[in-house]
Amino acid sequence: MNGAESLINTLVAAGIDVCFANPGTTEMPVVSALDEIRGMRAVLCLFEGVCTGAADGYARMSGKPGCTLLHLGPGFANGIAYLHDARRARSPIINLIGEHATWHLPADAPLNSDIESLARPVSAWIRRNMSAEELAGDAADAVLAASIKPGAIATLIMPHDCQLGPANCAVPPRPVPSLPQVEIEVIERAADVLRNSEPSVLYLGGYALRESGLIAAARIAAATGCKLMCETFPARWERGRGLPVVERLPYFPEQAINAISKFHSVVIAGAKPPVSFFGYPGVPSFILSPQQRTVSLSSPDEDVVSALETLADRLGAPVNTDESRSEQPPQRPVGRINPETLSAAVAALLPENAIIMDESNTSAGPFCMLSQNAPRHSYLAQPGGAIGLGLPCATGAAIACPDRPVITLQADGSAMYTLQSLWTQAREKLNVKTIICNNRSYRILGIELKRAGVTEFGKQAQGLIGLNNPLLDWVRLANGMGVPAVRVEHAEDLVKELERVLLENGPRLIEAVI
Ligand SMILES: Cc1ncc(C[n+]2csc(CCOP(=O)(O)OP(=O)(O)O)c2C)c(N)n1
Repeated sequence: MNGAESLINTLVAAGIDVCFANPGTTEMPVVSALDEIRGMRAVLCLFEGVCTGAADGYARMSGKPGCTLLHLGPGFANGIAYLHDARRARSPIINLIGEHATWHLPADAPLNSDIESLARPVSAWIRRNMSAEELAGDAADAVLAASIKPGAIATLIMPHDCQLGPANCAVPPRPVPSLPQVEIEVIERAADVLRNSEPSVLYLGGYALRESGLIAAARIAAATGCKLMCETFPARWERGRGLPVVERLPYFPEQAINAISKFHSVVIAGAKPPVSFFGYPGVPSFILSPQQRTVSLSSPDEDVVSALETLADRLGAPVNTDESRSEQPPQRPVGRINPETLSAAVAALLPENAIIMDESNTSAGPFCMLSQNAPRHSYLAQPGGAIGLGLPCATGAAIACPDRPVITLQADGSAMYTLQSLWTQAREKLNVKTIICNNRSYRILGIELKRAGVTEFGKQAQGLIGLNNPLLDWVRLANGMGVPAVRVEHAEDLVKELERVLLENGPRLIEAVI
């Protein structure tokens, strides 16, 4: 066995069975090992940002680390933006990066670069493998580093000669320590605040938005009357019938402050205290005011679910809450396609057990409100703000959950960063239905310019915001990558086409002109 084979054996033994890859010469021993050793599916992505974004989506939906195979510093650098998003989502990811042979490094060949410096800002764990014999152990350590809940990014740099050299065998998976528990005194403090101050809000993030966290949160709300709110951009939020209604904190800081300032006390569970996405002159960075009584029940890196369950018990909360609601999902919309009708169309047709990847930016704001009583679904947002995550993340989610339909709500400008994802979706026959929200602009930038007080946009500003000259033809772009596509300009046609493609297998794209 060589080093690369011991690496793949070790990863497969730890349950890592998918690798999102864009390899080059320095990764050829790993490519050969993927053929020699059974058990790992290699998925080719035509840009490294697709590899890393797909690894994120895969990790969020499978609960296992997503794995990438990338080519030296430049290949890794192409993937950094979506590793940034994955780090914010606390997704477990293992990056395998090929490196020149140790004896070739002094030659400073063209692709030579300081990989560690590129990896540091997005990696919780970095190791440069030093020998073939150690590669399996390094891989087991990387899996461990990524797997400590909620998840982290581990980057393993693998010189070519170490991949080729003789190695002994695979290393069995290392035991993963459990999450730190929340101190009982903190839980008591949260119980005290929720019992004694009105009105109060339980602000949820991270694993608090998974099913068991939400059930505990619903019990707490039933016992205390507190409101449930959540992070603006959750990594994964279980939603729909049978789960409690949770209000999402608005994006703009003035609206966020307005929404949460009416609560005298705030208990934070599984999240950091909310902050403004950007610093605007005269607007505070922190959304909660010092006058609000705030208790951090659990950080994202502690066992928030068990803390919520203990809190519910301490409060004498009912074991079961009634989450039945009379409102129905919205009617099928007609008329122009705009954020309201687009959101209503998707909410009205949402199939059971769907996964929604939302990078619609300004185009589907009402979706979360309109889908509260839709069938159960998982909702994935974009916690890191590096746009272009939507198409790759949906690709990885579909590979993690082949039996679940994936719907991507995808803004056009963001889609252009990583449209190569469509090719991987076609090649892997993934059940992803993409709705391109085509407003033919970077609309949010226009909104921001107006917020900054600019009333008339000059030629340059218009040129930097409009995506209209030339127009992007999403039907042809999708067709060119093997994905059947259609363009719609009215809400009734969006409904008709979405209903049709949801019955079909494989990737489809609908260009919705807004
Ligand atoms: C990687 C990255 N590059 C650039 C930006 C800056 N940026 C934020 S939003 C945006 C435009 C978004 O346009 P689109 O995706 O079409 O959504 P819309 O605003 O039209 O709804 C840009 C360029 C960013 N956030 N991340």
